[in-house]
Amino acid sequence: MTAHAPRGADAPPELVQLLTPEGERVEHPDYDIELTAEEVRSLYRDLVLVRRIDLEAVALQRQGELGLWASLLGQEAAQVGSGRALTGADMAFPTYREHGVAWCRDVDPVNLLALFRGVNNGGWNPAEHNFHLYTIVIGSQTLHAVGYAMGIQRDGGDSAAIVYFGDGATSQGDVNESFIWASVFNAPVVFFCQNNQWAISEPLEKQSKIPLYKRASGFGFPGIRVDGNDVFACLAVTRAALRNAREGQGPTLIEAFTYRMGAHTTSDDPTRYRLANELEAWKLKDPIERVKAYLFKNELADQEFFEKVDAEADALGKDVRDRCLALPDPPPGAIFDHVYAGAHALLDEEREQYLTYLAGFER
Ligand SMILES: Cc1ncc(C[n+]2csc(CCOP(=O)(O)OP(=O)(O)O)c2C)c(N)n1
Ligand SMILES: [Mg+2]
Repeated sequence: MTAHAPRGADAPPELVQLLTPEGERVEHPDYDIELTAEEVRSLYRDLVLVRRIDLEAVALQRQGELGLWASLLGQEAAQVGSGRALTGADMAFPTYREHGVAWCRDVDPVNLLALFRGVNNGGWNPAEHNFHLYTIVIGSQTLHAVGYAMGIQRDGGDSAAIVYFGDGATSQGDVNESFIWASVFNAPVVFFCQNNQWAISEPLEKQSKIPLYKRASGFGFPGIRVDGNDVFACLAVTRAALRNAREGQGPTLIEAFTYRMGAHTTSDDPTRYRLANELEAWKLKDPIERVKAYLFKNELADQEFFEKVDAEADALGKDVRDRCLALPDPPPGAIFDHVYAGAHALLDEEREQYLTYLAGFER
């Protein structure tokens, strides 16, 4: 047995699955879900469009148009499934990779590119989309989400918060602290961990000796592992966890078992630390192919439908590219805006100094 043996594609299938990699629908006693043909086609469309946005962003970075990009390749089902489980009133707290959730929250993808182009800090209004700004500091958004959920509780609201984080983040103090707070205050929050098997170059076995979802029991709330490449299962499990949270049953940890098919970010070269056969094994579990196979086999979509989605993806890709390239550079002083909600004397002074410094270069 190699050090990597229990991970990834060879890991025991101790998870909720409703759609096999071959596109076969399977029953589950606790998490079955009824989806109309229209709903399945709509999920398929989401998956394809989100993958296209990601592909364009990687290409734009390679062409020097973005400083960096964190690809979601392989994680589309986890993000679209959980994202589509949210109601408009629920609040989502992402990391830096949740482009698929952003899509489900109607955030313009060009805003995501703008952030990675360095021309704004995200640009969308979190309150308008119920989608918080991206958080790069690993795990800190779990505390924000629990605080938000406790606020919902104190306001007597009936929505829930969901927070996204990675397998590596589970080793952070913030995440463990947020588990404790959520548990003892019974906060209406869903912890959605995308276990994509890697934290940059650190494999999962460097984070945990037990499956991540089992961590929840030590904190006193339920944990469940779902096939993160199965959009049906991710939707069903997240829907149930959100419902439980809204009904006052407290938090749930969902471990979406998936795989980061690309590099950690465009600055990373995964061939330095992982073997090609691991990726090949996961390609067979592709989240999009299985929905396509299901639609085909059950005659829920015809060739025309697939061609239409592809054409829509082409048009979206072009639109995203064009609008990204047209993004204006911000005025240099804008970096001082929005640091605090109101004016701040020290920042005003620093802005002044910086603008004076820059003016010194003008003839
Ligand atoms: C507090 C903190 N420590 C370290 C980093 C550097 N860092 C950026 S991403 C990352 C790995 C995160 O892995 P994981 O939680 O599995 O998420 P993934 O990137 O796989 O989605 C690290 C260590 C950081 N951004 N914040
Ligand atoms: Mg990870």
